[in-house]
Amino acid sequence: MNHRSGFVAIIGKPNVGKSTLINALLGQKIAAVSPRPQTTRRRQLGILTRPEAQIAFVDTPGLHTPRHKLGEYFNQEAEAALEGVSVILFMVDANAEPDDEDRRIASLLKKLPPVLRSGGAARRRAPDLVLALNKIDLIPASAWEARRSAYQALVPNAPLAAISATRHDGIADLLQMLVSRLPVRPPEFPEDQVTDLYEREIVADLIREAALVYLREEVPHALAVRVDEFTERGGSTTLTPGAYIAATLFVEHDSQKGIVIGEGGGMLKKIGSAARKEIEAMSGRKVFLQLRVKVAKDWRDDEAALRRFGYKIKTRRKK
Ligand SMILES: Nc1nc2c(ncn2[C@@H]2O[C@H](COP(=O)(O)OP(=O)(O)OP(=O)(O)O)[C@@H](O)[C@H]2O)c(=O)[nH]1
Ligand SMILES: [Mg+2]
Repeated sequence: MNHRSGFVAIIGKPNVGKSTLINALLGQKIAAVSPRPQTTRRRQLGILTRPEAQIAFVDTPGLHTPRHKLGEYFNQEAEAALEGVSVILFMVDANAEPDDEDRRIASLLKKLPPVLRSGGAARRRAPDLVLALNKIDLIPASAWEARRSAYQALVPNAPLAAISATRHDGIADLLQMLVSRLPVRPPEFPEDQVTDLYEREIVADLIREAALVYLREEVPHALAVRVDEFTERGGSTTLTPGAYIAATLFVEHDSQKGIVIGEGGGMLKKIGSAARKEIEAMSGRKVFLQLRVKVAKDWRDDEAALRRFGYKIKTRRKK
């Protein structure tokens, strides 16, 4: 049997739809998605198992020019995700013209193969590059040809897939393009494994996603979520069975704390109720969710705080 398996890293600017595509491909939500850039903060696998192939998609934080240590961490995570992959799927938002960030990523990707081949991995084939133009549902037909050539010009030799991750358009063709580029190999992961994150890490992301959806510009990126308690309860006659989850939302300043809590606690309630629904859908059981808000001053520039919030940041070597 010619079973294929391998890793496909999805790389692109923030907000182009990388996590949406992974959820669409897996047919279930494992990755947080929001209208705000920088929703994804760490590498995450989405593992798709079919009879003929297993693809481990590597979701990555959108590559961008960093302004904080947290931003540097995103980029580290995204670049580290390229190691050992068979295919790099470069995703762009086809509804917008290519900009400097797209060009920067394209030139980084074109330079990659020799980098990946060095460092003792000489046996490994350089990854194939595939270009995915996402959000085609938003482009007027008259703009399509010009847009397509503008993006193709960034990576002239890469085969191109036109997709809409939200509408599932073009997804089957894309999948075929990816599978055909994987090595013939048995599956690497158990067939029922869909991701490599712990459930509580996904829960933290889903809570942050709910907050990103409701909060305005200033707060979202200043937000971190930590799950403090995650216990199964019930099953007895007195309690409904389900999971009890307590989590803390950290912000950088007192003013942001007020915004997240909202008048009479209204905002936190809205966030909690949206998050609870997502977590219940993801985990298939009833969830009791308790949220609180705390200030951790300027945590995005504080390496110790980043580590406390679960970002496994590398210490930079002194020159
Ligand atoms: N109209 C339309 N919207 C889309 C499509 N794909 C994704 N979106 C929307 O684009 C926004 C960003 O999607 P994400 O999947 O969070 O994007 P991302 O690339 O993972 O973003 P980061 O994690 O911040 O790097 C969300 O509001 C999605 O609903 C699409 O095909 N069409
Ligand atoms: Mg994402």
